[in-house]
Amino acid sequence: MAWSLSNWFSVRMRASLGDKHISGGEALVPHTAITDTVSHLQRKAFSHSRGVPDACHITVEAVTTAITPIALLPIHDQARDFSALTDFITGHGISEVALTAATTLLHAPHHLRGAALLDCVTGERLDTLADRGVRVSRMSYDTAFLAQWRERFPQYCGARIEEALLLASKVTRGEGIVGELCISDDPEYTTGYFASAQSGYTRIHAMKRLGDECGGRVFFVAPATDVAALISYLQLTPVCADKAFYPVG
Ligand code: WAQ
Ligand code: MG
Repeated sequence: MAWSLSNWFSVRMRASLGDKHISGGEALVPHTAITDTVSHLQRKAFSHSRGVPDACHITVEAVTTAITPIALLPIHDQARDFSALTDFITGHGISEVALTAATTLLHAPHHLRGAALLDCVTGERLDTLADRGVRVSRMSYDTAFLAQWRERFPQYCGARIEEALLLASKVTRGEGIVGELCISDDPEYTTGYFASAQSGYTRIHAMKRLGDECGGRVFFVAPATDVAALISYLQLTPVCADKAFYPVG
């Protein structure tokens, strides 16, 4: 397809200090918003509680494929601790071995910049991206829908939850994904979540100790999944959230 200024652009940021990951971010925006998005992501990179980066890479790429509309996952805000959720998570076809492999990875001192793909039965790592992991990108909110959403659910406003909910809503639609487990890598933020197409977005309180810099994301994948196709969907397929699974506004 010919390049044109009416196309949308993927903007991605990665900031690091030596080999330590500091901050990342991604957006899918019309060309008129590129400048604002770049400065927003640059501000994000240089104001992170994990430290001041010594390198910040920002990539801007035209997106020429059609954008798929998606619905946001429903949120379950049960204020439950992770230890009470083992049965709930294994109820998704995720073995205890795979869950233990995930929590070990998520609590490791040196964490990934992206997400690890784990076999939901064996717990084996399926991507070969090492420290990089799979970085999900090319996702956005429809502007009018986001305004409605913020008015209807003020308790879920703010960049952090909006970004996490959008990412989880894209990821859980991936062919072969049975669930996602996430811990923020911000030392002061201890709320994480488990997400799946089947059960929605379940917030989990006290995923880690306050002050701990560990964190990351694990995507549990069904056996016999086409991993290359899944990674391509996660990194490259553009999506736009324009509705929720329940009435908004
Ligand atoms: N693709 C894949 N993995 C990512 C991405 C991405 N686009 N963005 C972040 N990660 C991984 C990476 O390993 C980060 O270190 C880790 O996730 C955590 O990222 O309901 O703040 O941006 O209150 O710190 C969830 C709870 C907050 C929100 C998640 O993640 C709520 C959060 P962070
Ligand atoms: Mg973070």
